[in-house]
Amino acid sequence: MVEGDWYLEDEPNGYLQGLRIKQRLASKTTGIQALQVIDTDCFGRALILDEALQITEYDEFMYHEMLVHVPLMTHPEPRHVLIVGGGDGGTLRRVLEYRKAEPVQVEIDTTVIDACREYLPSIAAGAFDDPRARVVIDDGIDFVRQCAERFDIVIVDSTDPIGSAVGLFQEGFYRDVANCLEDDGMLAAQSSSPLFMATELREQVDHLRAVFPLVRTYLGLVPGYPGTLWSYTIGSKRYDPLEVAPGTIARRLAEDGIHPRYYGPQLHAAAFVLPRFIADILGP
Ligand code: AG3
Repeated sequence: MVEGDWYLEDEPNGYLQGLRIKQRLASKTTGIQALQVIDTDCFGRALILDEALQITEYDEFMYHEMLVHVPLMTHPEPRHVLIVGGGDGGTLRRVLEYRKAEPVQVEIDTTVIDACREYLPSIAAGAFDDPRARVVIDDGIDFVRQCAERFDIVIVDSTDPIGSAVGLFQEGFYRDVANCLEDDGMLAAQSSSPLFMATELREQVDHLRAVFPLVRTYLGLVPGYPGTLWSYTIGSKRYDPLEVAPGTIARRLAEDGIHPRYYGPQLHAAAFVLPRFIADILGP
């Protein structure tokens, strides 16, 4: 049988995923959530919040590149980018790869940033020390409601749509986001597992459709997340991610010296090709 110390994540549908733990590095209750950092054989170090694996060293590029590059390549000149959540810094790091980007990050839990800087520094790779990055510790929901700034892109890098993060998946929040976006702005958000969280995905997309004229869901693989297949959704006021030419993406990657390991000029459009069952979840 299975021996040793394991991190086990179970889903309501009876799916159980396990990572063998080499070392438990941190375990604390932050006042907002329960935080753990573990070192594993298969994925390197990993951050867990409220019993849900958030990110690992080995597969973080698969998630962060798709969350960031797809919207930032869809916008012709992304400059003002707001990141909601993303305390590990992996999203911030990818936004900073765009030379003209001036990111603002709003993270509710300073303990997450501190723990990731201490135990998972390879994920942010110095992003928090970049003079172009502005980090605010606040609830993203309050921040966008009160925000007087205008952004080209808002990226929501949140936990699952349960508990305190639920508000980040609802129509009211998306309306507030739309209000702090430029007239050609867009939002990109992680949108759960299409296999295991189909209802949540559909509800999120419905809420986005109530606010944005163009809503497109795309897919990527993140082996550390339950079911591996993961979805992201863009709500856009003007630009359509499907209208970006591969040549434009290749040129812009070269100009800014960005070398993604998952995302690429061909993969951009391919990520929007949905298996039939996911197209059915989303409806017309
Ligand atoms: N954001 C998405 C985490 C989803 C994990 N869900 C789960 N394990 N059930 C992670 C933040 C990375 N910057």
